[in-house]
Amino acid sequence: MTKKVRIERVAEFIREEIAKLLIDGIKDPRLGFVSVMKVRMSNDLRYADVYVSLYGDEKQRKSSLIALQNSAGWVKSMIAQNLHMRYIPDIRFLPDDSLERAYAMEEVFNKIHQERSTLPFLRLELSELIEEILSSNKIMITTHERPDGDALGSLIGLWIWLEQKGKEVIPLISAPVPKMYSFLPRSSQIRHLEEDKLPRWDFDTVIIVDVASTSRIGEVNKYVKPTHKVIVIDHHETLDANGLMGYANSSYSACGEIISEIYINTDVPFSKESAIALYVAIATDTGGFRFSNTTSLTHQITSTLLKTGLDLEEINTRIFESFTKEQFELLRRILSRTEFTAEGKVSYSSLFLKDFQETGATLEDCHNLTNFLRDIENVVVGVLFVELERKKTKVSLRSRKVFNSGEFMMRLGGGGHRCAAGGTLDMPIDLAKKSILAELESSLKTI
Ligand SMILES: [Mn+2]
Repeated sequence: MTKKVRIERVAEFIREEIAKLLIDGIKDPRLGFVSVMKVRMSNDLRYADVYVSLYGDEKQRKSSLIALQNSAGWVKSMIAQNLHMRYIPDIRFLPDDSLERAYAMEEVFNKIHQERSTLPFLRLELSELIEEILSSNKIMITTHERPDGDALGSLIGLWIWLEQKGKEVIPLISAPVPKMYSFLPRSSQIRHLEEDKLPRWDFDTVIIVDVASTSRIGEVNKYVKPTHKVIVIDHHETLDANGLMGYANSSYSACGEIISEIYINTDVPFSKESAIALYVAIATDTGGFRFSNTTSLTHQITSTLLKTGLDLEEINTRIFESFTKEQFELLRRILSRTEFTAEGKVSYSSLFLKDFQETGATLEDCHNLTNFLRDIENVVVGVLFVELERKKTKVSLRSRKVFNSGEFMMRLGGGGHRCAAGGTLDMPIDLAKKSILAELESSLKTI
């Protein structure tokens, strides 16, 4: 059978199957009267564009098309039962009238996007997650903005696993990899949206690691289309009803732990490269295995990673014992300005706009410097005030477990975890300092 004949046969088969399903299969009340006109297959047989005639007025036709688009996944699974092919093509319904098609499609896709965004999060089991990923072929992987060690380590770890499984992978983030993580294997190959010339990427699936929403991936979100399958892998507690599906389990200390589980459950051995990436993911999210999220499983997985012979000392030096010159200059200023209040339970310091101008440091360089304020004897809360603009101040808190920083900052419009939180106040730094310290003093009276 020539390739052309084969493509035509598959198209004809799909047309017949969908015509049958349209009669009594799709139960969506929005589906009006439609008929399948033709099916056009992509040359690699991965996609089937199904052209349908829609009847009724404009509103009815649109709602029929939305119903069809939303049923595409189900239609694909029904066809899969009778079509004996290695890959079942993705189904795309298109209106047969070419008039203003581009415009109409965009509107329909937007509508589908909106409808999906209010559906509950669909939780998968780990085995279902793996199956779901393996059924995709061209995959874009991404993570949240301002990625940390877990975000980047998980992304790289997953990338290597996907390659082992023969998948085509596009690792894409919104901004360049932060300097401190440039030592990670493959970090220079991660694509970002600030590159001069971006290619036209072609993928069918998007996997997001270390965050469970498309709104936190920055500009990369623009590349996620309603036709893409979106899969999430995350370990945070909060899950939005955003219609996404994936594996979310907050019993894991790091997303890197979940990625490691994927290797272990599919018998893919860790290479030194993947082990370094995943070790960095786990070590950074557990604060070097010190935070309370560290479990026995964390250590078991890490033990497996260490068997690849990675250089523990070198990596730990990079992630825990390295300052950029700019960070050091900021720290020097923070420490020299530190003061105490609330009987020594609160330590605080400030950074001003001129500090950033003089040192060439950026806001990113402040990352975790507040820890030094909390680490002093008797201190319960360390606070760093950073002047962002004349009337805008960033406040970051690091606390001991007895004080809930997240709750405290939430009352002031910020947020975070129990021991690390922050927020931005629309007031000059002096005023922000006064009001936060007064609040803290009264909150700490009982502690
Ligand atoms: Mn994480």
